[in-house]
Amino acid sequence: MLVFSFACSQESDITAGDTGPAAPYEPRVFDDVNPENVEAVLVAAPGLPEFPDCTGEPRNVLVTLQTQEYEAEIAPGITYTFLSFEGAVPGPAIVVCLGDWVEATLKNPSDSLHAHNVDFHAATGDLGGGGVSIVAPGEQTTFRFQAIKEGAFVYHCAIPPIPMHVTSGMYGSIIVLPKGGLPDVDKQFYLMEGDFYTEPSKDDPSKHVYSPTRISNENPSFVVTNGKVGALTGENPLKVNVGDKVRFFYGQANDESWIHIIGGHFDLVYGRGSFHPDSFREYGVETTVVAAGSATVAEYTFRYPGVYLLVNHKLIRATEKGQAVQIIVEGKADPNLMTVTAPPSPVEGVVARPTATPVASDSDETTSAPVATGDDTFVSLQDPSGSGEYIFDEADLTFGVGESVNFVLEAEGEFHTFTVEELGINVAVTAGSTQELSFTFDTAGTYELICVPHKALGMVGTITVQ
Ligand SMILES: [Cu+2]
Repeated sequence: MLVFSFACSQESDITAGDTGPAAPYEPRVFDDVNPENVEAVLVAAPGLPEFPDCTGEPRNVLVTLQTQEYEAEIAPGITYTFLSFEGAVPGPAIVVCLGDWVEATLKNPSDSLHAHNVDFHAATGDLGGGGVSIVAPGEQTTFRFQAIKEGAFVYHCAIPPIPMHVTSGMYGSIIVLPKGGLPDVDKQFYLMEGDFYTEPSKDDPSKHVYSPTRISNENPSFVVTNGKVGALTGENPLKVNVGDKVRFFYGQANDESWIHIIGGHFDLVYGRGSFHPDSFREYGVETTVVAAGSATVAEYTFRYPGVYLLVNHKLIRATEKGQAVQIIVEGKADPNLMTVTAPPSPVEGVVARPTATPVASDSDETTSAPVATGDDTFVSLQDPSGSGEYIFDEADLTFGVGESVNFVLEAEGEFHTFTVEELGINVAVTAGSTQELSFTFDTAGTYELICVPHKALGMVGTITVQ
């Protein structure tokens, strides 16, 4: 039997001549190399330090990471107590060369409530450093590892309960460049998506705290890129020019992400963020996956101006939970790539649907449904293809109790909604069209106005009835 199976395995050896992938980097001996000490340059996301050329002998890169627990805004009007490296989410990107040693010092200030450590996915052994870097409040420790795999990696805290530390912000990326570095690009950005599991605290609903219930239900309250809702939208978009070749480093410490540029494609993706010469590459893909606990590296040359969105195409996370990233691209439009050949106009030969019917003001049977008698109230539903930001104009409306209002709702270049859930108002307005709605306000109060697809991008307002 043994002889037979041996014969079979020889016959099935059809890969003869395939030498397999290039050999992995062989670790060097620290004392033989006697590497030069180099301080890592740490830059706040979405920035990255200047990349080394990685042509010389391996170096010993000194990195100090201080843990910090701090309260900050996670969404407009809501704060959360983040756990972090270096007081930022994500922690700074650490950029080294294949073969470099990384000598990491982890400091945990005495005012911390928790012990912390760091697990570098670029490291080999001892839980990526997690086993040798546990520091109680008031302690620090230093360890050294050799970076023997090239690619973009995640680092994170791994102190139980690990999901609490990771999903509260204790993550960052370590980028191990290949020998000779990466080809030049015009701009590079460092992004990390994070899912946050929070609930309002008992004393103050604007202060959110960690929610074990949401964790066990895997139901994040926020999914954001670079630490908070709106970190990279509105006032803070990424900015590039037409013709720029842009490289994105996109990490995810806890969950998967399926990233997509609305209006573009990735020209090149280093599969799973690996720079190994025999790792797979993707070319011209619409969406690529960032596996949970990994970083990916994707490049795109922007060819047409306008506002782009880099989204997790599990779109609820982008539009409802805060993840979307805006990219403003400036430059000249090429009509060969995109042009309007017939702007929106009424559909020919089709009778328009009636506008929304008035809603009864109360249960008084003797009163017929009220008819709008007040003036028209115009609300413009604006978007990037028009004004550059997602807004209601006006966003804050005030009416009197009993007032009947005829809303004239006009959407710019995209589909929007005029939604007031508490009042049962939900009017869809397609791009470039106008809808009318008559409504009588009969109960005093302040009601939230939202555009359902663009709420997370700040398209919100209020209707006050007094
Ligand atoms: Cu921690």
